Amino acid sequence: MDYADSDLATAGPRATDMLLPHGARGVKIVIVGGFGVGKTTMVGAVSEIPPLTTEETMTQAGVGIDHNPGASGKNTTTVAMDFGRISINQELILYLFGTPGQERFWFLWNGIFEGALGAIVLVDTRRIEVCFEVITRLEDRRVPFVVAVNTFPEAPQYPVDELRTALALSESVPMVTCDARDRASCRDALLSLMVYLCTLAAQETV
Ligand SMILES: Nc1nc2c(ncn2[C@@H]2O[C@H](COP(=O)(O)OP(=O)(O)OP(=O)(O)O)[C@@H](O)[C@H]2O)c(=O)[nH]1
Ligand SMILES: [Mg+2]
Repeated sequence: MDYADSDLATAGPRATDMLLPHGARGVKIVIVGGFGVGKTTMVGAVSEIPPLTTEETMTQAGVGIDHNPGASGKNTTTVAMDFGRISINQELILYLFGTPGQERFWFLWNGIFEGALGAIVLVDTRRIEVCFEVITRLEDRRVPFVVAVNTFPEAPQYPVDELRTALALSESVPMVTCDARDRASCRDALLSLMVYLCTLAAQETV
């Protein structure tokens, strides 16, 4: 075949196939939290592309090893990561990475945190204790984060100040509530992270 005459040889990549539109900046954001807090739900709710998920069915083989969903109706769990994308505007595109929640996959977190500009720590108020390990790992890696309380209807509700104290968070770390199933709510949580990152960046340049 004569490639010199081929459209494919001369046209280059199509704009729609390119990872980033010309002039745009991609930013890596991680959604992290314990088992079943709604990470996969959040990535799927807010992503403008069909999300990449790595869900596997939980079976009897995991009894005594994995967290059990109990009566929640959740029967799958993330075994590697979730991936989605949302364009804030023409210049800023967020690449969203959801972490696995089962502890035997936590070794993957450090790789997923690599190069992340910021993170959302998703919290279920029924299991706040998981957040300590999550927050420690983010602090060790110097990844700034906001805390988003996913408001499950059956979960107890606490005033933000009480949660802040329970999590030993400084006043500067933003805390928001969200519904991980709701696109607008997830977008708002991401925007609060973006605003926080801009504030931190401005402080560094002073
Ligand atoms: N009522 C309610 N249910 C939710 C909410 N967020 C998630 N869920 C449900 O709770 C379950 C947990 O969702 P996942 O998104 O799989 O949680 P995850 O954190 O990704 O779980 P792992 O990856 O297994 O750690 C799903 O059945 C969701 O439909 C919420 O805000 N409210
Ligand atoms: Mg998941």
